[in-house]
Amino acid sequence: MKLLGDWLESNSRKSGSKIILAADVGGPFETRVGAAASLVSALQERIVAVKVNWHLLLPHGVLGLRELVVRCSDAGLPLIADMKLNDIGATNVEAAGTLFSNGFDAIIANPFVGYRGGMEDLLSKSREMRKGVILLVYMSHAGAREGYGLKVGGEPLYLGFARRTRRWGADGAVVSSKSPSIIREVRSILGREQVILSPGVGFQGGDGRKALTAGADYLIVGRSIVGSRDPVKAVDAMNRELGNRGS
Ligand code: BMP
Repeated sequence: MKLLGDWLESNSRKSGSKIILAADVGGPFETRVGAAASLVSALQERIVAVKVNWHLLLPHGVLGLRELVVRCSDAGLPLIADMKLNDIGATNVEAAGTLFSNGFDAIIANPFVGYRGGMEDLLSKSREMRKGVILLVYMSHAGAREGYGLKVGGEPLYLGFARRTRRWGADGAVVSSKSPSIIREVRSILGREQVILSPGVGFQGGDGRKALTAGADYLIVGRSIVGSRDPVKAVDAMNRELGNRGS
């Protein structure tokens, strides 16, 4: 199994894309997994990875997502579980172990929980299974500044989270595309092999090109693709706009 950063890079080189599909499929529960799997089939050569969230995980659970897991694996796309995991080590390990042993390749977690007895266990479990951990460093909603931007000891929490991402050896960070200056600060702290995944593009008002220029490596995009009448066209247009592949 490839390390997450290398895997994303190699997919990006092949596809010319920087887009991670947030497969946030709504509608009747029974149709969601099939719709997400079809979306992956249609977009597989135009994206670098797939992220799933509560839209699928809550109604279907890990075992109910088998069709999607197989589709991603066949397409060579890493499947990221957006758990924003935030618990004691034992519970984190249980959640990650369940996801990782059922075809998920990476997990998103919240560094707020701290290292000892929290993230340490998750990070060792992930290393042991050669899976990825991405830490939330700065979120894309307006209220993010009340938490991730809170000043502690004279500096915003996100800077401490970026340093921890580096020190703890996580695979990367989530940083809002709506805050290019924060992306720049985080980029200057992270190691070269650590990736920045940037959500909030399009629907939430973020500018993907600015985020990439500031140092984001990949853009997480959901509704602008999932809610589009023609997801293939939508992704092609985005890739073109970002100066990448545009068939
Ligand atoms: P959309 O492109 O539809 O706004 O979706 C963004 C996706 O990224 C959603 O799954 C959301 O939960 C997630 N996300 C986000 O929007 N902002 C963050 O700061 C962190 C996220 O994981």
